[in-house]
Amino acid sequence: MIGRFNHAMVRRPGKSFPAGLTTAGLGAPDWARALEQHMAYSRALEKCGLRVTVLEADEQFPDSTFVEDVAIVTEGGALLTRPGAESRLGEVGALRPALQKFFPTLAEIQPPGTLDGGDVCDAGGQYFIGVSARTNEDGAWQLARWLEKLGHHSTLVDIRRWPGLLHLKSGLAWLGRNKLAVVVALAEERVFHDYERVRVPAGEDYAANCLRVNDALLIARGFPKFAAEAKKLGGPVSELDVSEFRKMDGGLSCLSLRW
Ligand code: CIR
Repeated sequence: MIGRFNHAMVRRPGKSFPAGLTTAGLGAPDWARALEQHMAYSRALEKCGLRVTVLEADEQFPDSTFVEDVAIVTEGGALLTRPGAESRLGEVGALRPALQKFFPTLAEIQPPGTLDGGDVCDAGGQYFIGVSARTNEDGAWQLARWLEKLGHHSTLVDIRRWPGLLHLKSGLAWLGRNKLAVVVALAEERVFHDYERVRVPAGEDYAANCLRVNDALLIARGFPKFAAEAKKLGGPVSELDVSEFRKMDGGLSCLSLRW
């Protein structure tokens, strides 16, 4: 993303949401609370100037509120992923028609490639692609080749050494210009050396999954040390409660597609 975001797409969490995949060990999410938090999230995107398309809940796929994993959207085009968790593969077909309204021609990751959008960090038109338990090398390279055709450079980052990170963006976010938020575990990786790195304070790793939207930075509520760092960056910072999504291993970025 080099210009500004004008659109976002989100999908409401369904009543089946608590049946999704999770390793968090934080208990079951409360659906009504999740819905409220989701509405506040959409409002925050609107406040940043985005037109938000809200898709109805899809009860068949409990994790489908995490739309970010199912597509990569850039100014030049969109691509449907092939999620690495079998229970999420069907989300692709459900998202296709919604996305085609905006992007009539969609590229698509082909087997044996797997790719979750949570592993894809757009750092201002330069992409970092995580190879993880969800995204395999084949999927990562398919995406890198597609991005190259659109004029974007990609770097693969193998995060399999850090089983605590579900996705690359569980530990990394672009903060605008030359700045990245990174968890300490990733901070010294050579691929990030050209960037100014804001290290996420100890005990607040979850806050790394923050979201730069135009001039604003959306961060998870409840992480005061990271919030203080974020405020030092100078732009508006908005703290959002995403406690119910955290219970299902999801964060701020996973809840929307933006372009
Ligand atoms: C999953 O395990 O796939 C979901 N429960 C959470 C996905 C979170 N997505 C993301 O970080 N991009």
